[in-house]
Amino acid sequence: MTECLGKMSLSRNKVEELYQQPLLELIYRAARIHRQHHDPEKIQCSTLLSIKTGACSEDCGYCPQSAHHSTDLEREDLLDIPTVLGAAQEAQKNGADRFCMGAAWRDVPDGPEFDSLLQMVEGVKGLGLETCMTLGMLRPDQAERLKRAGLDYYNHNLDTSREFYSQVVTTRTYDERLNTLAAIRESGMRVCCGGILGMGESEDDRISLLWELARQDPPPESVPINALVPVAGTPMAEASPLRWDELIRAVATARCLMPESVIRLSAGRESMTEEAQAFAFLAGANSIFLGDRLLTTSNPAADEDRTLLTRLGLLAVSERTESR
Ligand code: SAM
Ligand code: DTB
Ligand code: SF4
Repeated sequence: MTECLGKMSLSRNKVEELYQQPLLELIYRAARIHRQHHDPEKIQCSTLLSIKTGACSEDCGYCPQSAHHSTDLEREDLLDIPTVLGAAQEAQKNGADRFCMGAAWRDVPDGPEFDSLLQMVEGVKGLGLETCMTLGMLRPDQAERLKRAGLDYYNHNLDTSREFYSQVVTTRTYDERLNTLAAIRESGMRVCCGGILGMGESEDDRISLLWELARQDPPPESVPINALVPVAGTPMAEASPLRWDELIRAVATARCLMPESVIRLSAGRESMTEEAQAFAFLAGANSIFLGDRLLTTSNPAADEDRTLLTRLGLLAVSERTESR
């Protein structure tokens, strides 16, 4: 097999062949590709903030913020601008280079709330941080306005395969997701798009998700790979935990398929051992969420993550810039 699969020749069979290689062969191949396209010492660090929490009209089976599930979660309207900027400053102090603002919306509202979003982007950008938002479905004109305000990335995940999607969400379709992704791409913003493992999907679904991600033209610049964080009250509360080798296999396959993309070891790191995370970095993951909270669930403490990175000889992008 050639070292790197170009997307023009990408058939689902090729993805399957890659994914099904013996694990250590796959990791070795991914590690080589990673070193050809990235500085292997560098880890991009994003911090998340939930700027509008809960009461979401969508029924995503994994999500604690859906109004369809009864989880132990306090809803909160859109945060005010000073609160968001304060959190961004704190994130920067802790070593983040990108600030990601997430809202539990099906789609993005117009009017005063949209104006606040634009001011949040301008403010965060003004601090010298990269900006990212994930707000649900977006129209092309909204994408353009966010881009003009300085939004660098928009996160919108495909989450799983087209085939499994209707078992995860019923209130929207895979094609609606793809339409928003097209609007983001068209606006000139960078695309952050990935999925969740451990929702009860099959290996075939994981292969199909990776294939869908890699055959976008161009592939997403940022690819978050989330391990399900099971939350009491959601339909997936009792899902079987993802095995470490399944996670690494997906990360390594993503690295081989999308050599230029930044791959984020995203939600679920609290239940991964340090060894599994080390394997993921070796296999091509080069980004994490830094900070004690994701959106509504917890994440390893920033201090613990800094210790882990130091132990592995890795540097956060922000440290890297300072030391130069
Ligand atoms: N409402 C917007 C949307 O769905 O695009 C933005 C926020 S939504 C919480 C962003 C992403 O978080 C989802 O697409 C999903 O991939 C991820 N997510 C939500 N709950 C999760 C969980 N329990 N475990 C892992 N990932 C989760
Ligand atoms: C992504 O792929 N993972 C992040 C981010 N994009 C928005 C969200 C993870 C959410 C985990 C569950 C929670 O904390 O609510
Ligand atoms: Fe709403 Fe997003 Fe959660 Fe789905 S994933 S319920 S759209 S917040």
